Amino acid sequence: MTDTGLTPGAMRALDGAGRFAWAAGASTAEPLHLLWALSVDETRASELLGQFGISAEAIGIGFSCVPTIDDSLEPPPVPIPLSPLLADVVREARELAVQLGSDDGAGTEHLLSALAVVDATVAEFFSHFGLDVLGLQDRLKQQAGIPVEPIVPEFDIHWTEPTESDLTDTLRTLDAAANRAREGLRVVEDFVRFSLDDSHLSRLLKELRHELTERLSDLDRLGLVAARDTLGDVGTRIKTPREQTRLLPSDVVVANCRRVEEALRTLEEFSKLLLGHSAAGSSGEESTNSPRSRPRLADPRLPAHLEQLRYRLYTIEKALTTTLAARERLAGCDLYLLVTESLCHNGSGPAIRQALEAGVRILQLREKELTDRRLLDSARRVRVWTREADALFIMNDRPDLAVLAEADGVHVGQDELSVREARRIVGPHRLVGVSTHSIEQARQAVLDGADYLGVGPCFATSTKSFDQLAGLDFVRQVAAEITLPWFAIGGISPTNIAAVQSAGASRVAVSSAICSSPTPGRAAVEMSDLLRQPITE
Ligand code: TZP
Repeated sequence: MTDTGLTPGAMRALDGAGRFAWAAGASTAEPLHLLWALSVDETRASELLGQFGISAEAIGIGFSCVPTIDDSLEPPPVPIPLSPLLADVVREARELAVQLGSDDGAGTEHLLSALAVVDATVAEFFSHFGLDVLGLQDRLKQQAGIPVEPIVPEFDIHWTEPTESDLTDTLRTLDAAANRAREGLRVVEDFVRFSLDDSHLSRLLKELRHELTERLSDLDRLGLVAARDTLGDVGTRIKTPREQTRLLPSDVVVANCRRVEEALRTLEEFSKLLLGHSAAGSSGEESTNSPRSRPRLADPRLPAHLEQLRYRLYTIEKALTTTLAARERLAGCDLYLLVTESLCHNGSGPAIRQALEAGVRILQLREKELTDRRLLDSARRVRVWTREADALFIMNDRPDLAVLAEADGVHVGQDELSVREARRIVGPHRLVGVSTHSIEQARQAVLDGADYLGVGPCFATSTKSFDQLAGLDFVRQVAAEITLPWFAIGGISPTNIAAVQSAGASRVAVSSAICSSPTPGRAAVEMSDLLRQPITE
């Protein structure tokens, strides 16, 4: 034991939590960071998590965030403090270790159990995988050689064995839902693959479909097809007017996402009926009154896995519908102007008005030095000009001022508010754009529900400082897989715009190329013309 009352493994896990927090840009290490750290290292905790099918990936999906699972995560330059909640987790783990008589102090398994005790969201997440706090603590007691008291119910349990007819109905329902889920997923995937050409979302859907097929193989084994009765299905003759009137491909997509989500819910609920006596099954004994032929799930976690698949689909559906809506809303917006007063020759007002006159359809006010009051005044003026020109107006960094100035949206960077936080302030109808500097950040932004991405920096620029140049390779990666509208940005000028287009960009965002020109209107026309010219390789 170290003098902290923790085992070296637990110390390493807390250190890992600090690294994850640092990589995620958090100022304190949170329980979720510890959970990731516990899941990626080979520890008693990761073994326990693995037994319940809880991987780092599942954690990322469950908490709608992508962990940077990389051994080479740089240590933070200064130690990241534990949040009050994580400090409680450590305290709880130490107490548990004492209760269980651990001579080595609190280990990773005690931290894991303490996470579920202290953090309700973690406990709820675990419960979807069939892992509950009491069960976890019983395991730890058993490992410590402490007898586990059986729970004596205060009431009599009368188990009525389902009849064969009940079981056939259950299997028939599961068969219909399984088919509906697979077919619906195919429809969505085909659209995303062949109409949208979005390889990122296509891949996520394909992974989901494959995992569903794998999970359902447990059910297929139970004789679903034997229970099928399509000829006797009253539902095949019921048609609603809505089903007959899908006009747009996006309507097909939305309807089929819903269809799959409903089917997954049916699968989840009805597969629970096959858990039945799984308690007897898990101790290896058959229930006395259960026929040998009684179908039983090989993996009792199936309902929990199906629930997770449904949550994953909700996220993909949101990304997909956001992509479709944003493509429509940003149609024609191929030149995005970021305006900063200090870059403009004759002040930002003339630059903005000339650029709008020259046909710029989307404009961002990016001022880092102004007081709030001056910034809001300026934003309100820009709102008037952009409205007259029928152009979109985006506020940099400040969702609060975006609302006050009635802007069309807000743009946030990786170090500023998250998409989720910005969205809470600006509401569902304003655009939220996010700067991305790596393909992982771009994929995450899509899943977070961003309406558009900034992709860069493409070239060195004096407008904003960066530690690293993402370059045109990053542009090529995004072009190859993301169809949410995105703007290449960073040092783009008339002399290099062709290279950016050749890398796959059809939209660009610029600041100095227009603002710093003595004739911003002409510069905007020149950039627009170049953008619309056919690309020569
Ligand atoms: N984000 C990435 S690069 C950049 C921002 C805001 C600066 C863009 O300005 P310029 O002058 O077009 O390089």
